[in-house]
Amino acid sequence: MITLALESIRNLSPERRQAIMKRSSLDVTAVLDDIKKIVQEVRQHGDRIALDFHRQYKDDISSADLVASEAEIRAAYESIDPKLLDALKLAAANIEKFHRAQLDRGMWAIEVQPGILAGRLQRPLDRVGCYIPGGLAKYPSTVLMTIIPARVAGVSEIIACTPPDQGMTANPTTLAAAHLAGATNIYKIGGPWAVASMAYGTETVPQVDKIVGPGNKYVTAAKLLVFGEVGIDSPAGPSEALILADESAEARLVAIDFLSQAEHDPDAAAVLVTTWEPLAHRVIDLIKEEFHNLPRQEILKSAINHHSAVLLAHDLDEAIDFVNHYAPEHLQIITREPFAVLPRIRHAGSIFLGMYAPVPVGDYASGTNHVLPTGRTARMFSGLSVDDFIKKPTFQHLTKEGLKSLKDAVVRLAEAEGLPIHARAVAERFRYV
Ligand code: HSO
Ligand code: ZN
Repeated sequence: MITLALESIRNLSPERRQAIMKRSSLDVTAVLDDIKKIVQEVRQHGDRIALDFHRQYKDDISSADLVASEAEIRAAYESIDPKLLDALKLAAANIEKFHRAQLDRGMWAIEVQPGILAGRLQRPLDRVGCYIPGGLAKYPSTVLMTIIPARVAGVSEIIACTPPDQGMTANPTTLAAAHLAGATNIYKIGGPWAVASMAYGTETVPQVDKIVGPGNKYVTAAKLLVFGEVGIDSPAGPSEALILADESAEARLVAIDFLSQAEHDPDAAAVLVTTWEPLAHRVIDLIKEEFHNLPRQEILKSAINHHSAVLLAHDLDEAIDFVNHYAPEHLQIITREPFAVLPRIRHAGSIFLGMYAPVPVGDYASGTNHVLPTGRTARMFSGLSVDDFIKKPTFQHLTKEGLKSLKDAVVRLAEAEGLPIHARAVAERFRYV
């Protein structure tokens, strides 16, 4: 049974408000020790550890089974429904277009003071590994969302790891999408074994510079453990959506939008914040009615009863304050003038404006990325973008006059820090003048 009831933001107890803000909050600390063992074993023994784990799917496997062969990829590509392939191609084209627009001016430099030139370069990472979840959540769309931005950024080698099914086969749609997106190599390795293999390199898997892509708590724990050895993207937990709606919103659409991200995961969260009480009541009634006709009821029930809420705001200001505090992964704004609300949003992963922009368009095909910050981390993180695959070394050039104008300051600062040779490196250049 769905236990959803209308609550007013003003009357929320501190504990209730805290629980809504917290949602399922991905806590990996409990699994860190177990995952650390796996990560260290893979680091020491390479493929053997992943092979031992994957032997549950097929007895006599060797390192070659961890690689998706060209023949397998081609067969997968040819086996998928042509209409699905067309859909993947449309999504891929939009994702590529949107991410290409993110590439900004390359190298730049300014004259900081006369004779002092300082600038910045842009360099893509050499080799990136994308983790593509399997199991319960098989998302070929995530293949496009991780691989395409890396390719657009100019990464020369993009590998992907995805957990195999029984018989050591990978999901054909995942393989086809990875091929379409431009992966260099695809490995059939799952979970922390995949993360550790990409972080340290094995006989089969090359060592990468950064690992991106969502995963369950075991994958996230492994990523946190290898951070420093490689780069990682920001951790993404269960999906969440907050809908901000006023009297102009249609209850039927709000109800289905509310349910749509909840179907992802028992730990997903959906929140409606509205200034219009009749809408809130209608949406709750519709969710309760609709629920009985829907698939994935166990998932929906858990997500809605444990992590979701329907909230009444006294006015738009109160509603927007709540949104910014919640910092949702997905924010839908279904109000009379969504573009008037947009400038007031400070924290959200991706924003969907108006009644024709439901979250699934961003999940798949509008071009924006769906690997987004969850659990209030939109306060400090952005969704995946080309920036994740580009680093920016700085440079400087000084004329003699330029250096002269900095000499006294640098010498003084170096002496204050007890670093006399730093001071000398500058002073020495003026010894004979
Ligand atoms: N909403 C998920 C992404 C996704 N949805 C994949 C469908 N497939 C997290 O943003
Ligand atoms: Zn989704």
